[in-house]
Amino acid sequence: MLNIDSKIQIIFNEFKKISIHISELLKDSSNEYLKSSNSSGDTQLAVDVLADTYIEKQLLALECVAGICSEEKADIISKNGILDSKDLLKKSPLGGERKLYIAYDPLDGSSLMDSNLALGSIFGIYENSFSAQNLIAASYIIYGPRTEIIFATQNALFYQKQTSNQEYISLTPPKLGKKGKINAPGGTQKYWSKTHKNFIDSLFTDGYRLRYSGGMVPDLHQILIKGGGLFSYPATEDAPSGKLRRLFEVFPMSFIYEQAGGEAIDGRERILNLECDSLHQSTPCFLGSKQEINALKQAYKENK
Ligand code: AFP
Repeated sequence: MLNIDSKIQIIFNEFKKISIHISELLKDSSNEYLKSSNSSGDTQLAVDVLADTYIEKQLLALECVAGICSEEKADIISKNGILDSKDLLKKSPLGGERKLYIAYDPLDGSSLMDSNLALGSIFGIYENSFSAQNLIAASYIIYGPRTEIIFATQNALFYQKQTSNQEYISLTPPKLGKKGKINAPGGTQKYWSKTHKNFIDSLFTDGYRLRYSGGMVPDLHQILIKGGGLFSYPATEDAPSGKLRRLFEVFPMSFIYEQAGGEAIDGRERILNLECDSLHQSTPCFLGSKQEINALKQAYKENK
């Protein structure tokens, strides 16, 4: 019987195989939109569905994976069919059977395909349930000039890049400084609250540089690699619960940011203390260096 670390290593190795296939898929894919939309109502590109179908097949073929759920699909799927999400969203004690479930966004930022900007895949590995407290590992793949992967467990962060012969070599894992200089403000500015607008403007007054592509993975990866700053996707008039999805995007990226020495909140609460009432629930999110997160907490508290 494999121990949990060996199972996580098997899944990590599968993510690297997946990255090789998807980076090739992106080279040959069109920017064609389908008539369908996903469970969050986002219109789908053909490549979204191709990536999702491939990842589902690869992950469900792993003996150690009990079930998966995708940003592109409505339900939790196991090798034997659909699982009941009501039970699987509840917090559940770690240990015992130690069943592993994976929530993933197969191709995050796919609307950037036509402008040939970097995209990503995001994965969260959950033990026994899809609650944030049951998140035990997280990973993202960034498809840029190079394909690279970040993988976080509860006590380590790994950073690897794909070489020209499709091997992976390890790089020094990135670390978030206490304070950075990058400001990545998401959401439609005309729908920001006054508090949020004043806070974002204060960072620019302090000399922060605007770096925002509209791709969560490259935007967060840039802050991580350049040592710090703030990524924000707040509650807005047009998206009062924020846009980014808890299970597939925000929980895994928050797990990685905490492992890299940063913090992630929803404006007040630590992201990884949040619960999920439904699979595709979103949340406002702020991920970054400790100083920026504390300053944001203060600004939001003063103007509650
Ligand atoms: P797409 O997957 O539709 O391109 O959306 C990307 C995304 O979910 C996330 O990657 C970005 O951080 C966020 O949306 C950007 O949203 P805005 O375009 O509203 O800033």
